[in-house]
Amino acid sequence: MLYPILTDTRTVQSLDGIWKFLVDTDTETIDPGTPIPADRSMAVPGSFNDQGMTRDVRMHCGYVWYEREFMISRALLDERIVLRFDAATHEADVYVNGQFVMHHKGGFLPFEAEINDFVQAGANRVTVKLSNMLDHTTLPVGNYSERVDENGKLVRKVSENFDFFNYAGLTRYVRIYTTPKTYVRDIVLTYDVTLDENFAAAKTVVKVKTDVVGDVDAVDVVILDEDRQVVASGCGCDADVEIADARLWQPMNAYLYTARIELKKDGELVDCYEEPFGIRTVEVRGNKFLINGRPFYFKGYGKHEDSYINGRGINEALNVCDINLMRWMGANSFRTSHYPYSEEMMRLCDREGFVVIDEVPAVGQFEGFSVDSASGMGVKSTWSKLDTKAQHEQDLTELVARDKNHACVVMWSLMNEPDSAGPGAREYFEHIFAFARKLDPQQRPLTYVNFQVCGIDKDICADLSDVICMNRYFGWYWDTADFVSAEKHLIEDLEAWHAKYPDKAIMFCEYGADTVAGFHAVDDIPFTEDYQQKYYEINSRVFDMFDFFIGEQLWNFADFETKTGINRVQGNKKGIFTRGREPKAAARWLRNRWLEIPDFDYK
Ligand code: BDP
Repeated sequence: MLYPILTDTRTVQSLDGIWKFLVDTDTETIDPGTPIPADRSMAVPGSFNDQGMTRDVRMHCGYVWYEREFMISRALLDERIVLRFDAATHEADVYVNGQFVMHHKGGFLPFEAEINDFVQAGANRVTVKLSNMLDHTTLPVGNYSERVDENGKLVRKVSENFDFFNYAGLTRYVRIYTTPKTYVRDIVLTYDVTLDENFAAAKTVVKVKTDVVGDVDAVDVVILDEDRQVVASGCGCDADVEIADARLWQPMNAYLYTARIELKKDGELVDCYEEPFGIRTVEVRGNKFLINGRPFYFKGYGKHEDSYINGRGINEALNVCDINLMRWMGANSFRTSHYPYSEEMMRLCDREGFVVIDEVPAVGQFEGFSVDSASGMGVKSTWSKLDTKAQHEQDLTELVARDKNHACVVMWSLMNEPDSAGPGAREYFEHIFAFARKLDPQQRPLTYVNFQVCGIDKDICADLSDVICMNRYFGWYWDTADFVSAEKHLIEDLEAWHAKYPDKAIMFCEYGADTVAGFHAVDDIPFTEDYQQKYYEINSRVFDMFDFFIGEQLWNFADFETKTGINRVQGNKKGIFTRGREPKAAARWLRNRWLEIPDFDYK
């Protein structure tokens, strides 16, 4: 799916701002055929929870309604008019002028529909009925229950099977864009790059596949460099375009070309679209992860889209700030834990050269997941209880369709901490891996992130991953406050995985310790900044022992909001930065370490 942009032939209009908002209490029927009886205001984009402040909104479980008016200029009526939501968390029904237009399930990926048949010049009304409910068919997975209270009122409840607050709402941009009736529906970019002995591009052929709707005489493909100079051109829906002396997109040293597609009819320009792209190769060879032919070492984080007030709402200033903090620390990568991030973030990473492991919202696929007693958790019958396959397929399809052309994306993460040990796991994983393999035109590596509970003696799926990604909490949930045992067990764990999978690269996608900024102690006392720093010192020392260990992505970049519970102190405090982005002591220690570790050839 193409990102909406303004071009010679296209317009974009924002529907962001203040919308009318209504919490559906399930006590009366709301009819989108007439303006809804909204009693509040809500900013879009943004999660509604923290904007609402009080419990009736913040903790509401069920349906909410959004509505606003928008204008359509008469000049647009002959164009194709598309209404696009970048994300609606988690399930939406959209109405225009009271008529049903589209439905979408899955809270982190874009969806759109042509609305020509529903709009008129002048004032129009868009209404969204949104559900924030999660259950055993959704991703993320929630445990849904309902009861009727003493007043006869339906009370819904979702107990999250994951460790982040279930922020919801119209969390990303809402736009109307237009294209001509004949238009570019999609562009798929792949490249054949031959590298020379210095790992520079000796020969580069960019394959541009253009999906055109309508009748055209010509499809012209023009490749522009960063100065908008034409460096190559071709034609047709399947154009092979050779770029002489192509500059590669490198981690932390990005270079972006632009593919400009022009559709022509009778010599006239009918539609055009511009897709920025970087040229780089990705390959897993034995236990090395090669980017542009050289062994790359991942330094970075698992993150969240999480901020004060906005919740999971897009916050572009924060994205820029985070990129700058990551760069300051000498990091080069992160994982979009635990769901696809905004398209703006992906474009920013393309621009800034950050390397991204792109994750679908497949989190919570573990029966009885708990952050309270990780070491006591047993493997259960997850796969006979959950019914997530259809949503998983849909999310994978939509994610790859959205992010396939991004240079920053080097690997797809298909699941976070799933039950990879219990009955039915193998079947489910084989299906999901086979499904995902068929989707990506660039054939990027695939992985899932192994849960410590499904360790080396239990996991039955790791061979399916191109890189073994693991979350490990030795010294936190395991061997708490006992760094001697933690270090020993960590070494044993990595040795055991390597013995079983000698040809696979292994990296950590999470390791961390909750830390309340400002707490200090001389002894190893959990929650202090000193403890967190020592935790990282010990983990890092072990990582450096092993050649097959190709990356450290810690948990978490910053403190973030979670569901309430006695194991969370106003959220998860494993951040290296606070939620307000102030560094904890470990940030400086890690900074010194990471600035010394090169992006390439560390191992
Ligand atoms: C893992 C999860 C992550 C949690 C983290 C933690 O992947 O979402 O926030 O551990 O416990 O289980 O902090």
